[in-house]
Amino acid sequence: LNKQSIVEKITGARRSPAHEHGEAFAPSNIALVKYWGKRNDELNLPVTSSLSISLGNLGTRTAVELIDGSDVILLNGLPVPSDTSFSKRLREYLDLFRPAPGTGYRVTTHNTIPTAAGLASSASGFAALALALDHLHGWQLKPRDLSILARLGSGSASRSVFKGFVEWHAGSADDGMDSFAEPLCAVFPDLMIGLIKISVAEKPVSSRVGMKRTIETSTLYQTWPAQVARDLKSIRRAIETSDFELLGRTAENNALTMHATAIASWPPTLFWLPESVKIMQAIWSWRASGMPVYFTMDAGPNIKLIALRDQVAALSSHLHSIEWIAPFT
Ligand code: 2P0
Repeated sequence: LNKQSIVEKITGARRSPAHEHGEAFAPSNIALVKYWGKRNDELNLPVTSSLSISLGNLGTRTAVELIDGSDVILLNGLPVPSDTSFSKRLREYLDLFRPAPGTGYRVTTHNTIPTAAGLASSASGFAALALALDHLHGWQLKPRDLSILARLGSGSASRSVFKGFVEWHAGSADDGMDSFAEPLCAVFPDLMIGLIKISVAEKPVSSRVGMKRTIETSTLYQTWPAQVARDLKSIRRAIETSDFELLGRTAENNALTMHATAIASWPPTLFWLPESVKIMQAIWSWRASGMPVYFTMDAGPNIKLIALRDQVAALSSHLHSIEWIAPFT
């Protein structure tokens, strides 16, 4: 089983472009219960399910068209040199879909994520590309198949196909046809996400490498699947009952546990910087003084606040340069 066989299973023989141009937008997402560890590296099949919130109109808009010759990739208006790892990863993904050898794609992609907000763009990037390819080729795929195609580019992209709260079901099939994301039909209108940028330098260890190292060497990883199962139940209940405290503390503890498994790997994998710890401690002291605010962190040093709308002004007065996102408005 490889990516190509899954793409063929999903798109069948429908390979001629139905339109001259395909275009789509996909939001970034932040996991409240994290994806950390794969059971299949080739197909990006996760060990556990995960649950995220999509970030409204922050994400990636991508247009694709077919051209003769090799691919042309434009990112935020600038051509991406073909020897970069970004370009290589994109071209390998496009190889899965080419109608004929020698056919290239022109991919024009814009991130609406504030540049350098410290948000990964592979999730929204591959989701927008999968949606745009569906449009170009006229496949008219079901949402779950679009989620699977996005997953083949990057695991977290499976969730960026949808808005609002999204759960990615781990699935158990070898071919991953039951590993797709679905939106939860629930809203949390006052929920706010605050991005605190600590560093936008390229990470010394990617998520991909970090999770592999954790699975292979961290004894703490053994308890991770059980923690995720408990946290998923808690987050689902928190969403259903609009219980902000339960949502916040479950998400924060899940993120810290994910980081603990990585710290316990070898070589050690610590994504934090001194400034990250300073802000965590500030958040804990704000909470101790009665302010309902929590945080989550991904495979990097930046912090994402989880807060309520009526606390935004107070939080911004404590800490300048928080970039606020209202996922439900
Ligand atoms: C998440 N992360 O659930 C977790 C939490 C980072 C920490 O999904 O190898 O870029 O492309 O499947 O999706 C980042 O991992 O990894 C990620 P690949 P991806 O958001």
